[in-house]
Amino acid sequence: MGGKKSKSEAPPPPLLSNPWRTINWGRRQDALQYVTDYKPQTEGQQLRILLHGQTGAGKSSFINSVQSVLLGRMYSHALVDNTSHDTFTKKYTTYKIQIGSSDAFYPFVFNDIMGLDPKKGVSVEDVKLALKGHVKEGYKFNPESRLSEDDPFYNKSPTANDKVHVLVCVIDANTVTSMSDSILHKIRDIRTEASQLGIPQVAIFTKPDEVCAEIKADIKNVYKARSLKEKMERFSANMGIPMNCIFPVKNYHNEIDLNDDVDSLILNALRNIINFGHDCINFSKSSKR
Ligand SMILES: Nc1nc2c(ncn2[C@@H]2O[C@H](COP(=O)(O)OP(=O)(O)OP(=O)(O)O)[C@@H](O)[C@H]2O)c(=O)[nH]1
Ligand SMILES: [Mg+2]
Repeated sequence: MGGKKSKSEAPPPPLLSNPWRTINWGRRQDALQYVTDYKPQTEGQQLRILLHGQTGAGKSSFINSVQSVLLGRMYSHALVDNTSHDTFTKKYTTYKIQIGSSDAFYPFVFNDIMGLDPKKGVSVEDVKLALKGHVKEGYKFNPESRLSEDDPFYNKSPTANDKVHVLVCVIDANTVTSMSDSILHKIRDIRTEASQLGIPQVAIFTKPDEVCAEIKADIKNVYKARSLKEKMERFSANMGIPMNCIFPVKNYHNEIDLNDDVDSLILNALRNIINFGHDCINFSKSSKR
């Protein structure tokens, strides 16, 4: 007791010697091609991706980051809050991404939703309605009451395109271990509903650059950093989301130029989200969800 620490007690090095997941860092173009080539089986079908998670987790930043990678330049359509701690996104908004300078759009769309907050956030019931396609564009979330069936923003007969095909839970990697029970309960509740509706779920871990100095110095360390892996494993065990459905993503938040490695992580997550959504559309068609 109180003596010098023996060698065996020294903390393990922050980085594993080998990455626990392989990313083709140098092949950003392949991943981009995969996403740009994606087409749903049915003409006119849209893949709807719903982002939810705690206020300030980086939901809007993720949408902006995806738009930036696909456009090849920095873009900030889904406004991001840098000033207040209040939830910033309040309306149900669909973000479409234009293909280059054409009039056409990618066949996948994102829905940004008000943050889950213990008191002021979106109600879990409203997220469940969004999953089923009952929430109309522009609906202003009210934490005090859920969207009622007689509200003009209630969509009584949602089409296949209005329904959600992938649910993405956005998690701030820094605060994941201190998330309140009430938020965890809400996330679990939404996840259960999505499972019952046959909607696949993915989690993205944002702000990995703030988790440890090694990732901040080189984003390619993201799958070597012990601390991030542990956080992801704990969340996976806690929520029942398998590790192969959890992706770390460094969003563009204060950069001026795009970076190939940051792009690679974003594209890797997006590619998986699209694949899960594609399976959901096909499952829905066969089961008439
Ligand atoms: N360092 C770092 N900061 C990030 C990252 N992603 C988002 N941020 C910052 O986190 C803050 C919150 O991001 P938002 O995208 O507004 O979060 P949100 O989930 O949309 O928040 P609400 O709309 O309030 O629910 C902003 O200041 C972003 O610049 C990231 O990967 N790394
Ligand atoms: Mg937002």
